Amino acid sequence: MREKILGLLLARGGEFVSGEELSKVLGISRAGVWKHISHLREEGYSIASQTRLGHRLERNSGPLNKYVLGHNLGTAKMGREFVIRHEVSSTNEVAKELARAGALDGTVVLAETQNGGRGRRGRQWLSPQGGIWLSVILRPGLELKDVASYTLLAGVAVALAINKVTGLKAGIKWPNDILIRNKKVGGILAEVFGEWQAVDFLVIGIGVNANLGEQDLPPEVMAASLSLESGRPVLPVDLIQAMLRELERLEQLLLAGKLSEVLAEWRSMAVCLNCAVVVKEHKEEWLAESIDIAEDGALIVKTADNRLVKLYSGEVSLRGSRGDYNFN
Ligand code: BT5
Repeated sequence: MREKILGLLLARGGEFVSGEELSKVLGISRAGVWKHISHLREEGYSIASQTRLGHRLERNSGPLNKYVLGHNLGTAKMGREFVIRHEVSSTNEVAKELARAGALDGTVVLAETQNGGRGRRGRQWLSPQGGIWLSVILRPGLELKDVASYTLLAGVAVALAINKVTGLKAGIKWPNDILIRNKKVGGILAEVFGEWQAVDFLVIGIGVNANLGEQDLPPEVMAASLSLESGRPVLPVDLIQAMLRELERLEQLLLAGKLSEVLAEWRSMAVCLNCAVVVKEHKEEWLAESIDIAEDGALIVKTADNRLVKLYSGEVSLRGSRGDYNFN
């Protein structure tokens, strides 16, 4: 019932809806409407009520809700189902289980916090309340060799969405770091399930430090948060919707055979191309120059003896003082 009320309030785009109308449509008494509205307020939704006018919802308030997220989303696939949890170990884990049980292409799993958030290669991803922690299930019907570009695609979607919603300039450091002013504000963990010839599904995990304060992450992580960078809170619904729209647009380009256009967007947001880097691979470190991104998602670097090498794994940091990242 409460979700229905949220849906009705949202459908009015921030206008007042009278208690009488709500009680008629929902088939409950006006006192019943009041009871649900006050419960919704207790859950954290900001609902203004005025005797003559009725009730009005502030759409970016309160816990995430599938009605709020689906309202005016405008995608055909991304977010056709939302699974929203308070706390999980990792949204990628939940997504994997749901996908195995048949969840639809485009299903999105969101959690307020993760107690076992994962980065790549078993690294930990800190996921306190206030961040956006989500995973998208995709079933593109491609072979393994054709899905490598999904990490790049997701990076572009996240960086663009941040730019659009906050006005902050986010950049991408290969393969999956989203940076603002040299600090990591988000990351992507793309996982593939299936066989060589037939990928069953992908789980694209996205973490963004949206509304985190100074104390929420330890200083040694060198992380940024969107709210600290912009000096105001980020509207989570707007950011999630923007990411899903960009993901859909970019995936459509990819599936239409226009990977080159996705790569062009990636290059335009890359933090470091044509710059000096330190490559860390298999416990070795060597100096190189980053040259370009390849269609298969590899970073092309030039070694000190002028050979072009494709990197598929490993870490790249910029050469310079303290190995800091720099924007081109
Ligand atoms: C990543 O790994 O950057 C991928 C992060 C993906 C997180 C999302 S959240 C939703 C979904 N569910 C999951 O369980 N994961 C995905 P990697 O490149 O390996 O970076 C990990 C490193 O980033 C850590 O070793 C820390 O140094 C640093 N780090 C950890 N938490 C961070 C945070 N919240 N913000 C910035 N840096 C962080």
